[in-house]
Amino acid sequence: MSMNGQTKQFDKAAFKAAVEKHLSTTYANTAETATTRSWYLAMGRALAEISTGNLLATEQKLAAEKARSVNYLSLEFLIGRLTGNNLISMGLYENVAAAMEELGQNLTDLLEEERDPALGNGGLGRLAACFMDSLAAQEYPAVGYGLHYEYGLFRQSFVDGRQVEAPDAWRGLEGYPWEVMRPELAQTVSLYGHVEAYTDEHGNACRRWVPGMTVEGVAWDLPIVGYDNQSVYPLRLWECRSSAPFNLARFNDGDYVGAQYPALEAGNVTKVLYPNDNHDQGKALRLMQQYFHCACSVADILRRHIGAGNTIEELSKLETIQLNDTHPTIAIPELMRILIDEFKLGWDAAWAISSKTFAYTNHTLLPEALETWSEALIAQMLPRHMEIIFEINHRFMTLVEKTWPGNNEVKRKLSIIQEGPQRMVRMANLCVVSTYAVNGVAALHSELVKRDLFPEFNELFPGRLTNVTNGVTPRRWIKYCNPGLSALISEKVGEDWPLKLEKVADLTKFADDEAFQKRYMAVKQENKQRLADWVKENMDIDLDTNAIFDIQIKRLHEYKRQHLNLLHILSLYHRLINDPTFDMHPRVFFFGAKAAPGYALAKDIIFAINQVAAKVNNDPRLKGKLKVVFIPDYRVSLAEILFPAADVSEQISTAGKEASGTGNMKFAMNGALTIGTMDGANVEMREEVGDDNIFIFGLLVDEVQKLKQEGYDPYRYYHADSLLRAALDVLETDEFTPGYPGQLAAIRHNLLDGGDPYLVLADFADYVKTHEKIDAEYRDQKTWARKAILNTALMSKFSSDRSIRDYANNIWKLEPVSR
Ligand code: 4GP
Repeated sequence: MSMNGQTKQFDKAAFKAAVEKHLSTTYANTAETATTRSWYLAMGRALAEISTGNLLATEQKLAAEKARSVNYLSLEFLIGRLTGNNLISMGLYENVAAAMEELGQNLTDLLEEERDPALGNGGLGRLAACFMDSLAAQEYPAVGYGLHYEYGLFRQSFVDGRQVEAPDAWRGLEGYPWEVMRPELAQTVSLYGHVEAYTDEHGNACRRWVPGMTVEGVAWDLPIVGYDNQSVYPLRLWECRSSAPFNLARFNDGDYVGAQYPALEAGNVTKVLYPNDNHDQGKALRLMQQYFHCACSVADILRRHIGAGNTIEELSKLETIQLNDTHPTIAIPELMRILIDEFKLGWDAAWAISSKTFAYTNHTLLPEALETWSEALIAQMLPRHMEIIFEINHRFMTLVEKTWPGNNEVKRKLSIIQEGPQRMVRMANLCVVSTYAVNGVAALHSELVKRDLFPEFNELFPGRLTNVTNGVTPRRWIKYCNPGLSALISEKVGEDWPLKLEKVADLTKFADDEAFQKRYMAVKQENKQRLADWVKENMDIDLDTNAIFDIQIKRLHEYKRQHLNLLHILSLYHRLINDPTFDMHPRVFFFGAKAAPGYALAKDIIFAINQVAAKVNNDPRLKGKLKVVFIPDYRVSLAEILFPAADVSEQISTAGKEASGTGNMKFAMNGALTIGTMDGANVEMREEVGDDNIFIFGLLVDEVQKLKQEGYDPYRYYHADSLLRAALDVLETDEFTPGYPGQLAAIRHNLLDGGDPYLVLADFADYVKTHEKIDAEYRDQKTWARKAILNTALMSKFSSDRSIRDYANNIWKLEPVSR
């Protein structure tokens, strides 16, 4: 690493003194009494002093330069542990390891003390974290805005094979060492109340919001450290604290007890992250979370903008706001309200600013994930915002009428307000109407957004709907998590690949070099051993690292089809026991997945996999050829062990359902071969690595749609395929739940009588066949090594640095500013 980073400023003696000072003054410990955890905390605080200084300096520089910035608004940032990653970005890993060694501490042990900040559910939250890393690495001015949840995503354990959830107090008692409170940035947020008309001093008829209560928003900054540069950007997380509700008499017509309730509720606004992935739950407290996040963030953006001496008219020139999914959509009417009611702009002037400020990313086509909020709920909690949404819709409907005169069908479809017994506000429609750019997250997904989700919007606003294919940060997902591979890459292509992933393409030259293949596979072997050791220590299961490590890690969801994977495992089990001619290379199937607490079938699938694992792992008839391991409490820090250890990556969603996927990219970078459908970013990965280096199977999007239109009959596949039948029927027995037949029957029932909504049975045969191909190819280690090397070499498109450059060049029009 060059000396652009923070290495050159490092003074070991001063750093050690800072650690010791925090150990004694912040954590009230002496070197004699301190636990590993106290040392980790003290070290974290000492490091945060460095990053906070750089954060303030970056802020000042950007304000002085009047640099255009992006504001990334997201209800989720699944950042994972910061300490190891920040040490790498700061270029201080070795220095700090040496300093801590002198204090009698081992850095690796200290890093294990950090609890994952799990402030997100899955894909969309982890993407936000990779994007912040890439913004800082490339010095695109940015602020991330999120929520300071007291409890992150629940912790998962298995009791008798079933998922049990426990609260995740990620900050511990002591607080998180990397965060710094910014009391001077606190905001007051209004809720409830009513709107009143008044006449201003110029005789204009105006409207204003008379809130029923207020809450306080406290800012906490986490440092996003630029890799090998001096920039540190804030990830600003808002914590809600209730302030004494005012104007109780007015509120709720003097219903004093009722009036207290919202105050109690408000105190809970940032208590806990909603644990849903790809699913909208529609709870009032969630709307309050969303508005609280938006109100604090928009106010902070305006504070920065106006505070730096800019006029409100210049807002869209200097600031852009990216909405990560529809969760922060209420920021749009919030900005409009401030521009009109507080800055006194007319509608057109306000709209001219607002509609050039916001852009929106869509992350899913699943109907159950598309957010709608009841109009009555919004009107009660945010009455002025509801008026503004009506006005936006009214003007938009005029445009629709002009374009499709008299066509009520299209009006009904496009309207921001969905008619029905309960009128609902469609947040995605509000976004498309009110932003200057809407993007999907992979080429196929963005095409489907245009073709299936928003065809009329695409006609109305040509060019607004676009694509930015997702990416992942190579700093965390190669350099930090796979040191063996990183050293090998550096040796062959030079040290600067973590910022220039295109360079790794030079590895293609060595793909056929047998000596290199051996070293590459030796790294894989070490990584498999590291995972096997973890499994032994934490789950007491013995694994053979010569087996194929086949891994599916992602949220548990029917569309991701962990149950297709399970049926394949059951088919192997069946064949190993019943077919003496059947042989297979030993294989370990790993799963890692949390199910949303209210998602019954997802929880049944977890239970089934665990029950199958319990039997299979101890069945002598299988001669150790088949093992199944469900890693509990899957999270970023475990992902860092799992991705580097994989031989095979499972990306098996029903075509058209996975918007992009990002785990697929992390696996391939680390040299796993993908078995996948033509879905999401798999399609583009195949383009990059070539058809020979990826295992594609299953129905295509159009075939899925056609099959459904023609009337899909899962029983057809059931009757035609004896292996599939055996795999399904065993779920009715007590084979895996001794003494309790039928405990796994819900899955079979869903797939047969429930209509198999995600076409598991239709793709089963091709999936099994493709796995047979994998089994055969793995036995030829040279060919396998070649393919794995090519996967590592040809993933540069999927660096989040490229994604961020696409956003910066094509959407945000943002330039880097170096410190
Ligand atoms: C996820 C998508 O399911 C995944 O395909 C994509 O890679 C990721 O967003 C990032 O774009 N969606 C969600 C969600 O996490 O809650 O809708």
